[in-house]
Amino acid sequence: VGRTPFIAGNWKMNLDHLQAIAFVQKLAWSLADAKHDFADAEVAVFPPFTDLRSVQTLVSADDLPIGYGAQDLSQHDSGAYTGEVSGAFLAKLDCRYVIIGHSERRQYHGETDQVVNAKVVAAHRHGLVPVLCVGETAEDLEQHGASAVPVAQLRAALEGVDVAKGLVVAYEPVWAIGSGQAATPDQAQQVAAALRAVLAEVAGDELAASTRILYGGSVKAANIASFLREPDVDGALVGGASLDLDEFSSIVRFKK
Ligand code: G2H
Repeated sequence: VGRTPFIAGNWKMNLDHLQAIAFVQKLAWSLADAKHDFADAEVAVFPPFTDLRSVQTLVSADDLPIGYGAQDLSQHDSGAYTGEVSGAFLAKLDCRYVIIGHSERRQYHGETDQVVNAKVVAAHRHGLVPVLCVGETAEDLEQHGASAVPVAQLRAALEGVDVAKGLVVAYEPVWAIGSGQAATPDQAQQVAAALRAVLAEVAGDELAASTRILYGGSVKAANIASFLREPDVDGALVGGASLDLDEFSSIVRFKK
């Protein structure tokens, strides 16, 4: 269907701006040395807000083939929202992507499906592509199976959204995040297929077929190929392993 695999590194609250530029420069060198073909896998990093300006400066000065984006944004565009960062500011930093609805935002910052939906709409207002995270907790898995909660979260997040404005979906089972216990490729495939069916319902077959669905949760160099072999899994959102240059570079250069 022509979906370029996408490897996204979610740094979470790690690496200051000097570490960020060193990491991105070394990653670019490592991929150049390995003659990485970006048609085989697109790569992007998601640093903390405070690193984005440095990453933008480096990427634009050296014309590096590495994308970047923020880990969150405000649902508002400007105003009295202390501590928030708007999509307008991210667009000025030339971010292409923004992660929305990561389970850590839902869990620790009270983000509801409604807030996640408003953030997707806000990202689109500023030309940003949401990397929309959905996933079930261990309890959800036990009570409802793997697909029910991610499917409901996706539907809610896409309420009134024009998917043609750009979307990446990341399926991240909460129990697999940072736990070292990844989902099986088969489970990731089953949920990814269910999510693609929702996309088809909401946005039509063509957009469903061209939208990338990532798996996230304890992805590493040793398991990436097994996920990418699944027909509906188009890449990975990588947390812990995205902070280790050699490991992340190997993930990007996965061989099926
Ligand atoms: C899931 C993932 C990155 P990790 O949060 O979004 O983290 O790879 O450390 O499980």
